[in-house]
Amino acid sequence: MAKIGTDLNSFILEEERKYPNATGSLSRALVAIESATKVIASHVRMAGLADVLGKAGKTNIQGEEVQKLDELANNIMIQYLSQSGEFFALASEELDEPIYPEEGKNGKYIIAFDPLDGSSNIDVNISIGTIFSIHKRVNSDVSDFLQEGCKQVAAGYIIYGSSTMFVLSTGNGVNGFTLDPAVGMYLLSHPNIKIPEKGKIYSINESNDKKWIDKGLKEYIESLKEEGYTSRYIGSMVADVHRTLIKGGMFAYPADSKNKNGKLRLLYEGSPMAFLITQAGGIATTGKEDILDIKPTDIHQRVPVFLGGKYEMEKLKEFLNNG
Ligand code: AFP
Repeated sequence: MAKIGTDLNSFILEEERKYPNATGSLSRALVAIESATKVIASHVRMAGLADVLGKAGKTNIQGEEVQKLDELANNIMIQYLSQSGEFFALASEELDEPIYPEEGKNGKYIIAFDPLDGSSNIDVNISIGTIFSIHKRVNSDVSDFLQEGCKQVAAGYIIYGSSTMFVLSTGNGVNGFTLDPAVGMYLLSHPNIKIPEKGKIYSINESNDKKWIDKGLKEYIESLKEEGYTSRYIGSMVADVHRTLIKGGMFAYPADSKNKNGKLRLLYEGSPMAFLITQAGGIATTGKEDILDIKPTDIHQRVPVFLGGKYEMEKLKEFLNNG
């Protein structure tokens, strides 16, 4: 087990040594994400002083207003991921279609990412983040993005909160690395993260409860309240999931009469978070099936998301089955 304070680069190389046939490609790919997110973190930290707050004056394929920092973060990710030469294709929340960087012609991987999740919270200084999901290149076309979540080779997020933390899984558990701005390195601060079996917090946008489609969901939330659970909802998935991973409980964005398949995107929100929560001993479901078993049909498709500790998710299944 890596020691507290181990820097992310050394940790990645240590992980690589566990695979005698490893070529170093995945390590270089992860280091590119590490570098890109350090640059994004510096812009986020200075956001109030630099002219990066507010809207960019355009709408993305989700129909959302693009924030200036969204666009900046997207460009930084594309630059560093392309330069690495490890990614044959990139898909982003801010790009209608995937792009195929010249440098990645021989790349072994593809990546889907949300460059800045929770961007409607940027101007009010609330935690935001970057989320990514890496799969192997198979057919060398867009169908490579339509692989199940259980086939991810790595997934993670970077939360730009009271500190900046890189939370990563390559399929051997989940580890958290805090950015030390003084040395410019992500250092291991949260080794082998395990989500508590049972928590005390539920996290869901209750203002939508009259529109929820799942029968039994309202009763489920009421039963958690009766058990003394408290409510926390930030509106940035990265921040709400990070708290759930560390403290336990549950987070959800269910389907409702407005968002028939929920609001969150499968490839670069639902699937990578499901991979991390499952690697940490939790459960991630649509309410009907495991999110990691879904075979995507569209790169921007949405999915209902329920994730959390074993107790909360087993209890949810009971309520939704009896709803
Ligand atoms: P933005 O990136 O547009 O802020 O959306 C954030 C998000 O995709 C996810 O991070 C939140 O969990 C969810 O939307 C919040 O949605 P509501 O504002 O409808 O609760």
